[in-house]
Amino acid sequence: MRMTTRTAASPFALCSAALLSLTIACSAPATSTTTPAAAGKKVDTASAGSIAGTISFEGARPAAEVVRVSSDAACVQDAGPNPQSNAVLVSDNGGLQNSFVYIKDGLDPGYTFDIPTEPVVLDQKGCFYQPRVLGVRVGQPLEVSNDDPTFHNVHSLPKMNMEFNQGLNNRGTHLTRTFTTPEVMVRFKCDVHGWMAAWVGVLPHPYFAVTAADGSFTLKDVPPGTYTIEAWHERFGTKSAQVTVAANQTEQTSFTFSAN
Ligand SMILES: [Cu+2]
Repeated sequence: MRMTTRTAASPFALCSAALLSLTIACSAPATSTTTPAAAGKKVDTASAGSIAGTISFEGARPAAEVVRVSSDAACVQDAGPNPQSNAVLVSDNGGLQNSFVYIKDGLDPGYTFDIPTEPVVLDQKGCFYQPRVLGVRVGQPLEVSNDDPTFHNVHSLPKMNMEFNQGLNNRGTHLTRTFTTPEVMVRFKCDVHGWMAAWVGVLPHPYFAVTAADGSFTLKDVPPGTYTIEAWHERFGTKSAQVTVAANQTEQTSFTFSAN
């Protein structure tokens, strides 16, 4: 659907009325000269395509990292004193988990997307953020919960959004926040447990995914067009590629990270 007409009162009609008092300068507001003809349009899912692929890791696998959690007895209950870090997870076939993949550029700004009212949940369990990597929409609630019998403080470290730092005293407590500005990625930490980390990608559209255990991802209902796709990983940085999506087609795109 394209907006081709405007229903707002003409600025000139308003000016005619203003002539009676001769006190208002009659110039049309600058915004009226740039009608966003396509603003508010919805993606036609009947003709949309998708982008799918795999994020891989190439080369010698980084050595498994052990996290020492014994500074807090409550953290030991879940996975013992020396659980393995989930920062770098590579499958037997080289698939890289917890890579954040999203449309970085190329989406027609005329599209609008309903903001989900369902919160995205970031849990704290066993003194780890779970999941470690996630995405949320601008304006969508992010609910951070404490599932541990100990104190955590949820400390976000954004560059574009408002920082917050709030304690969650015990199991069963939670807080809810929203983000106002797109930002990939916002780091979360806990000042009590220095090993805790989460990464939240904040986007104004629904085209993002976190890679599964085998490194795979899919972005669905993408309108036909040419896009810059970026893959991000907390240790290996970012890679990007141009992808053209045709109507009703799945475009394959994959990225390979290495330790160097
Ligand atoms: Cu904590």
